[in-house]
Parts: sequence; C-alpha cells; structure tokens
Amino acid sequence: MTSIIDFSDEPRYTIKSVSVQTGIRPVTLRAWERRHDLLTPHRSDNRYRLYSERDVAILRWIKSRVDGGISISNAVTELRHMTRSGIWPDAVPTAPSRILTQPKASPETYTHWLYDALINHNEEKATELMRELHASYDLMTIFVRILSPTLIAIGEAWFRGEIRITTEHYASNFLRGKLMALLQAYPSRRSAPYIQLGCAPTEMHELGSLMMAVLLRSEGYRIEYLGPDLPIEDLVDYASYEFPDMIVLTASTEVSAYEMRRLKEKLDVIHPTPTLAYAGSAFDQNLKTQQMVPGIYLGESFEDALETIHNLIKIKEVA
Ligand code: B12
Repeated sequence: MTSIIDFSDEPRYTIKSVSVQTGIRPVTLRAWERRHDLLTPHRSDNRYRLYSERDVAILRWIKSRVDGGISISNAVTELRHMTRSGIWPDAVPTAPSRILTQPKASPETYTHWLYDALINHNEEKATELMRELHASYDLMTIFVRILSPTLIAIGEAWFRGEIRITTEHYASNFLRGKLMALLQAYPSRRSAPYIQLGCAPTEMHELGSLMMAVLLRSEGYRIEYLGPDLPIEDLVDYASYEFPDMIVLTASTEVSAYEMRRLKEKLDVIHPTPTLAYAGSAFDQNLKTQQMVPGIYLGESFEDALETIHNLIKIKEVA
C-alpha cells in the first residue's frame, strides 16, 4: 500500500481535473476548503487553484470516509489527528484513469494494426497499440470491436495454415498478459458483491471470461478470476468456504459444457447458495447445451451479460 505522504506535492491539476479524478464537484471542493479548512491548493499566476498528486490522494481518502457514512467534519478531524501524530493514511486504491483522448484510427484499423504486430511477433508495436487503445477507447469497444476480431482473424489464419501454432500461442499469450494487467490495475473491493469467474473443465479458451472479469471489476464488483479448466469438485469445495454471490463459468465446446451439468445441484447444497451463470460459444444459439446445464445463461454479448449479472445481484441483495 502507498501512503499518501509518498505522493508528490508539486502543484499540477486544475480544480476541473481534480473533480474528474475524484468525482467531487468543484463547488464541493471549494466548500470543503472554505468551511473545513481542507487543503490550501497552490494558486497559479492568474489565481487558479492548482492541486498536487498528494492533494488528490487526500481528497480520495476523505471521499471514501464520507461515502462510508462519516460526516465531512469528522473525516477532516480524523485526518488532522493522524497527520499531527506523523501518521498518513494509505492511499485509496483507484481505477486506472479513463480520460479518453481522440483516437488516431477506427477500431477496424486498430484491429489490422494489432493483427500485423502480433503475427510479426512485434511486441514493442503491439504494446504501443494497446497503450493507444486504452487511452482512446472504452473497455467494451476494445474487447468487442478490436481484441475479439483480432483473435478471430488469428484463428482463421492459423486454420488456413498461414500462420504457425507458435504465432497463435504468442498472440493469445500477449493478450492474456495485457488483460491480466488490466484486471489487476482495478481495485478489488472486499465489500462489493463477490463473483468467481473462470472456465469449465477442459476449457482452455479463457480470454472471453478474462474480458468479462475485467469489465465486472471495472464496474466495482469483487471479482476472483480462476482461469481455465476448473475442476468442478474443487470449485464447489472452495465455494463452500468462500460463499461467493455468483459463479460464472464459460465453455466453448459441448464437451466442457457437459462437465457442468451437475454443477448447480452441487452448489445448491451450500447456504447461502451461489447463483450459477454461464456463457460462451458452446451455449450460443444452442438450446440443447443450455437445457443440459442448469443455471442462468448470460447471453452472447458482454453487454447483455453485464446487465443480467447486475439484475441477478440486485435480486440477491433484496432477498
Ligand atoms: C486463442 C485460441 C486458443 C488458445 C486459447 C488461449 C487462451 N489462453 O485462451 C489455445 C491455444 C489454448 C487454443 C486451444 C484450442 N483451440 Co483454439 N482458438 C483460439 C482463437 C485463436 C481465439 C479464441 C479467443 O480467445 N477468442 C476471443 C474470445 C473473446 O472469443 P470467444 O472465445 O469466441 O468468445 C466469444 C463468445 O463466446 C463470447 N464469450 C466468450 N466468453 C464469454 C464469457 C461471457 C461471460 C460472455 C457473456 C460471453 C463470452 O464472447 C466472445 C466474442 O463474441 C480461436 C479463433 C476464434 N475464431 O475465436 C481458436 C478456436 C476457438 N480454437 C479452436 C480449436 C479447434 C482449438 C483446439 C481444439 C486446438 C487443438 N487441436 O488443440 C484447442 C482446444 C483447447 C480446449 N480444450 O479448450 C477452434 C474451434 C473450432 C470449433 N468451433 O470447434 C477455433 C475457432 C480456431 C479455428 N478457426 O478452428 N485455442
């Protein structure tokens, strides 16, 4: 954990930028400064407030206390007591900054560029493209309109014998690494609804479920990503100790979907019972596999799945 004192006190950010970064409105920032003597931001030559990284970290900490139900005056007093005795609180973990810049190219063009970089094993270029994508597009666009088509194109090229298996492995491992880094960049909140997510037994295609894990964590859920080829008995045993609100498994083949057919009855023995949901191409437009696996089919698209998960969690919270 980084302490707030470790952040730079160099004046950098305008009140508007701080408002975007912290989610606190400029009017509230000024009121907290005036009424509670919270922060004395540096003033630029034209008298604009300029806040430092440390100021932003302090504001995030204060906001997390206020969001947790403490009054603003008590939160400020608490901070003052701590800092007077030389103790600075730990910085509140934050999601990566998502102020998007104008994209250099369309998602389709980026798909071509990324495909080229990956099949040429050009890691530097692929990394640069991923950085640009992250700066210009939201996660859903990156996953649905760029990474998925890139992977499909790679699969087709491999199927036609145009690229070697090694290249397909290189590309999918590169993207897996980037997705894991993204997942870990978002804070995992212990108090949020808890979802375990991974792949059915024998299933090695994990990138769809990893994308779903990133999307869910970016929305504030507590996500534990469990990876490919999960053994059912052990998963159930783990759930009986950890009590997740929901388990989401994906499968792309009937063989792996078949392995899930008794999962729900095993989970039903646990109280409170985790909701079982599933997705993946084994179930898409395939009523037979959907009927074979008891649980909730999340649909083909990430958007639909997110909405269904929100609704299922809401129902659980009310119950
Ligand atoms: C990368 C890859 C692999 C990697 C996976 C690495 C990894 N860490 O995930 C490895 C090398 C392990 C692999 C292995 C195999 N693969 Co493969 N693989 C691919 C490839 C190139 C990309 C898959 C991918 O990640 N796509 C991107 C994700 C996002 O898309 P998706 O998985 O299709 O999921 C879509 C939906 O189902 C949905 N979705 C997926 N997950 C989730 C989750 C949620 C919650 C929701 C809502 C939606 C959702 O969203 C996605 C976008 O629409 C595809 C090519 C292709 N056309 O997709 C072949 C492909 C899937 N593989 C194929 C095959 C044949 C195999 C092997 C059998 C090869 C072999 N002989 O060993 C093995 C099987 C391993 C196993 N038991 O699972 C075939 C499948 C053919 C078929 N339909 O049966 C494909 C289509 C290649 C081809 N053109 O023939 N593969």
